[in-house]
Amino acid sequence: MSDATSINDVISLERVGEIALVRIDNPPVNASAQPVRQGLIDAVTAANADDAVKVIAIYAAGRTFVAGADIREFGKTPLEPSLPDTINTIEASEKPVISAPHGTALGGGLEICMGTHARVGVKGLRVGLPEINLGLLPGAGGTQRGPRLMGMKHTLDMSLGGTMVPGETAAEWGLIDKIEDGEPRDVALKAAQDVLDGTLETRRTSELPVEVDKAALEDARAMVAKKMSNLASAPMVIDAVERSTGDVKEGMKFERECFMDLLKNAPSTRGMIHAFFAERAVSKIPEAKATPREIKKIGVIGGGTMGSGIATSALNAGFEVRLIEVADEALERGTGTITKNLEGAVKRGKSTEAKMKDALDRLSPSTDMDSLSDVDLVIEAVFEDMSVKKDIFTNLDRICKKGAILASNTSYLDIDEIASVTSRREDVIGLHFFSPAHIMKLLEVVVADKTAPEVVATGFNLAKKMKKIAVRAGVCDGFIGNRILAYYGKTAGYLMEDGASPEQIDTALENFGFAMGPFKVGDLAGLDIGWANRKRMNATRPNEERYVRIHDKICEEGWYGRKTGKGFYIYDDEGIRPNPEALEIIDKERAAKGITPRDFTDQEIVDRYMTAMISEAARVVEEGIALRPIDVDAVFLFGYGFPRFRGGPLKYADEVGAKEVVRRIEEYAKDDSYYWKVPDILRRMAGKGETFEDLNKEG
Ligand code: T1G
Repeated sequence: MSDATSINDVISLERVGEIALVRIDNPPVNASAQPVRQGLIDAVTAANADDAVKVIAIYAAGRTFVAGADIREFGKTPLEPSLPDTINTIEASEKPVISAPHGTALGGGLEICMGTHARVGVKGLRVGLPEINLGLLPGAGGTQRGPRLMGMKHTLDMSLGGTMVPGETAAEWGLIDKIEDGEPRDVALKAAQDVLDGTLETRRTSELPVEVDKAALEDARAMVAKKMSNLASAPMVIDAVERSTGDVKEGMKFERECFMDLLKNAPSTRGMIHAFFAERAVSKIPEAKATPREIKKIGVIGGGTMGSGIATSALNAGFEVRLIEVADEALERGTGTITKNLEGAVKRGKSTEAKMKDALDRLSPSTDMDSLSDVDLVIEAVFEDMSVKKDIFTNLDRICKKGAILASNTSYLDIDEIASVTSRREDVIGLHFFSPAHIMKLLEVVVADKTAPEVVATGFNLAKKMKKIAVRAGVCDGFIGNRILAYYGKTAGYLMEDGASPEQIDTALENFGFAMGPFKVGDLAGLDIGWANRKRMNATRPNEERYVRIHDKICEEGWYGRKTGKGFYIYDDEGIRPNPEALEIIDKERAAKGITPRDFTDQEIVDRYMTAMISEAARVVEEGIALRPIDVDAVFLFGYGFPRFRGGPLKYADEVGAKEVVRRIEEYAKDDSYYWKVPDILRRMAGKGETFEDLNKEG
């Protein structure tokens, strides 16, 4: 016999004999929003008041149990009841309360489970405490109940690593009692019956003992000091776990104080939460409703670094790939690189021999472009030369079947111009991958004038299948990322010519949070790439623009960076160190321009570099090349190694404030009014006290 009553829109209570089933149904991921919290309290209270009920079981509808607190509530006035209060009410229940989590029980969702008196996971369950990925710490008892169920070490690893573990592993640790196969409601019912039969033990987690694990605490502190110094929340995780051996209420209070402090005061928390939403916001494009075309077979033209990386990514995503090169030798090189890429993934444990073999079985190399007549999509990845690309697209227009999509992987060039040589401009698009293409997550989907909506939607669908993050970009030189890079990269050159060393600039920016400073990045990518681009731009470079010749002078020596053993740095058996000959070139260039080098503080280096990045990013938004500021943030977070805890260039701009950015530009403009100009959008924002977050909300 069962009768179900609705507690509110997202919680229902169903009595089956002596069992009360509490069902959570808050799509898409059952986030523990206020109605969920209030409904859980009301349901557990009602079940306790019902004499017929002997045991209470909580489960969820949809694809996952509660995947965490509702991140959309962060930064707003907290809504009662809080999640800790909700969980404490559940744990205080007179009648035993169990939970049957499925899918991804994460953060607050796992903390709800920890507050129940027993936990039976549904097969396929994964659990985690990913709050660290949001610059937070578990804020609903996870640092206090976790050690009581799985010990300090696992709690620390889970809370600092932020990754999910399979339910079976959690069961070995004692966090979950057992794993059962079946639908969540059935598993909940069976577990409740096991409680009634006395075969499933229930106990209040807070009443369990916890052992101090000094070694785990020390190891965590050492790791955090070395690898997580930019995250305010990391040391707090350890402090809170350490307090779990004391009075539970005190421990909970401390944890909550840390959590609220981070939400209110920690820029790194604001940055990490912004980055979480940036990854998802970028898929909200005007063409989202268009139906993507079906892609099964992809042609990749060019087996160089980019082409073979793209082909590898397509093979990993399950596509058939036809790799085209002009000659057998180049084709073999390309196929060899693809094989090496696939082998690398197996060596890193990211793939298996079987998957690698399956991928290679789907690769068909050819020197005959006509073999592309049956592919659904072609991605051209040849030399960055417009005439070469136009020849290829002229041929593709003749060869490819009707409806095939013709894409260029160009980093800079005009997709409209490329499309103009075809009779199918609506099928032409830019798919700008980032090197190494089989590793980097970012894909700029460059929409030309005539590109059809379903072709754009296909580009986004392809990115999803390749596990990449697609960002929609308009056509301009360099689209979003490279255009902004080309602008702020000049600032690094100006700083160097005016007195800062490449090493000081790199170090200052690495301390700001970049994985690598601009001179190290240039050496890594190859200084000759930028050199080729500068030569391409020389013809149209305005005379008023300050031009730094130092990079060219270094390239003229044949020093391209890592690949030649020398660039701004020397790369040999003695390790990496500044290249004294490059420093001599810098001194000569300063003297040739009559520049007396001056000192720079690291802060001024960061301020100038970031102000340049922000100002060009603002122009990219103003011109509609990027749909929203958050799209620019996503490009830099997922394609340019921008520090995630800062949320992206325009999230960081909001931390600085539009008024201050304008002030800096006007100050710097006194020395170079050509380069330093205040974008109209920034001046308007400063005038209205507007933030880029406000513009994101306008969509
Ligand atoms: N709150 C609000 N919305 C969320 C959400 C959340 N926690 N998680 C996901 N969404 C939205 C997401 O924005 C998207 O919305 C849709 O759900 C599908 O998500 C007190 C404080 C669960 C593994 O960090 O890791 O608990 O864009 O595209 O790829 O200690 O979402 O469609 O409108 O990512 O299948 C801790 C975050 C929170 C988990 C599913 N929990 N979420 O991945 O779908 S803090 C997390 C995820 C916390 C407590 C603390 C993933 C997922 P839209 P999706 P997916």
